[in-house]
Amino acid sequence: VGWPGSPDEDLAPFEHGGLGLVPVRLSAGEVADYYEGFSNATVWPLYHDVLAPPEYHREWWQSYVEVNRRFAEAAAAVAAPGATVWVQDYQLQLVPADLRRLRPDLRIGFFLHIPFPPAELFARLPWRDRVIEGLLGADLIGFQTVAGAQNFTRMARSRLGAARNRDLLTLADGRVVAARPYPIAIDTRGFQSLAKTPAVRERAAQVRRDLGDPETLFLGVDRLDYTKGIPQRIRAFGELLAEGRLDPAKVAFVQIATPSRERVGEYRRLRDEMDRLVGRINGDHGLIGRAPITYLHSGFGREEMAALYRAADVMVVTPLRDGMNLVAKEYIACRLRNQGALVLSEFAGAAHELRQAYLVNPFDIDALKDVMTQAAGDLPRERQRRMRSLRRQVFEHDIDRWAGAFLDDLARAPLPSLGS
Ligand code: GDG
Repeated sequence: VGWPGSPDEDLAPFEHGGLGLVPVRLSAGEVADYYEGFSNATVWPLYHDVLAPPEYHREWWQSYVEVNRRFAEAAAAVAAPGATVWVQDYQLQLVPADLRRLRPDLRIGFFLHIPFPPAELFARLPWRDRVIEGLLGADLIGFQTVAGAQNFTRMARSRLGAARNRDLLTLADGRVVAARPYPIAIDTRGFQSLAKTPAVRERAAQVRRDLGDPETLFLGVDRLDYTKGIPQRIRAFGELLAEGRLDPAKVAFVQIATPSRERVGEYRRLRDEMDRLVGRINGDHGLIGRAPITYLHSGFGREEMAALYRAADVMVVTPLRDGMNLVAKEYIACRLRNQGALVLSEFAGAAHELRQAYLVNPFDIDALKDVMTQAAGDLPRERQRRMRSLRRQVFEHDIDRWAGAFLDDLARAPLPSLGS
């Protein structure tokens, strides 16, 4: 059950790849108020540490309430008796409670892909109690990190008086809801197989040739989003060139910035900032036929992504806040011979698992510069030691294990406590 992605589209349910799809219609006004507004200009910045100022508008909230109800009705209409429904992400936080009212027979799970913020921030939301009530309609609520789960259980206790025993919440009506971390993962083997194909190997070599065979190729891959720390990392790279710590004749930085939410004001501002920043650094340090930064504001296919991951010596993943960050895990999956280095923000959920990455505080430009040069300059033996351990982690904890863990727990709801 989902939105097809363009406004005012009336689509009948259909089958694709053996899956039944049920489209939910959104009007142009709802896309503006519910999706670009409340979801992406209120919840997204609020849950990401207020990296941009969230806007609070009652008409956006009203639209969020209505659209959430529509999704719940659509799910209620197609779910078999006693079925399991797994609701995904911050755009649908009211669906669990709406759905339970319509269909008390269902087993309902919810997974939040972005951080759940600390109480000091969440408490600003004018509709905070409604959101917590919405989520508590689920039997099991999954978060990316331990901190996210704890932030939520604290809020549920202090705002709604839920009784808390470790990761279990007992509500006034006696129903028990579990709130737990399930760090999301990737199809590690699928990515590795793709990276191994001759087409991807050849394309990776071609990319390096096209860039003038740099000694060190740095890579960033992100949606163009202010949470991803893209200007900070590019500024750090520019300073390293200006100070002569990196030689523009020997290094290259490829930054893919996939277009995202372009009708939201903060995203337009970020795009302008990036255009200026990259233009200035390339203007200052470029050579004929050789710009140090290749900045691409476009999306690419999976094969091209795998080729870039294969080609890059240093992957720079430095979000200011990120629920998990899958790009970091995809890079690791594509490092077939344990070479390459991952620079990773302490504030990505992935940092809790990927302890052998080159971890960094992305707000600290000097630290970013030091870690980027360290990752580029460390002995191959040291980089391999780290990469081996990172690969063990992402191969053992893949997407099947993630989904299996959540669904197994949901099948056993109401759950016993896991302990602290
Ligand atoms: C949210 C949370 C959490 C990107 N550009 C292209 C492309 N991508 C793919 C990447 C990766 C995915 O999109 C991005 O995932 P991330 O995890 O890096 O970031 P968000 O989009 O912010 O995702 C995040 C995630 O949900 C999952 O729970 O990890 O914290 O914010 O898979 O490869 N794929 C293709 N072309 C592109 O141009 N094919």
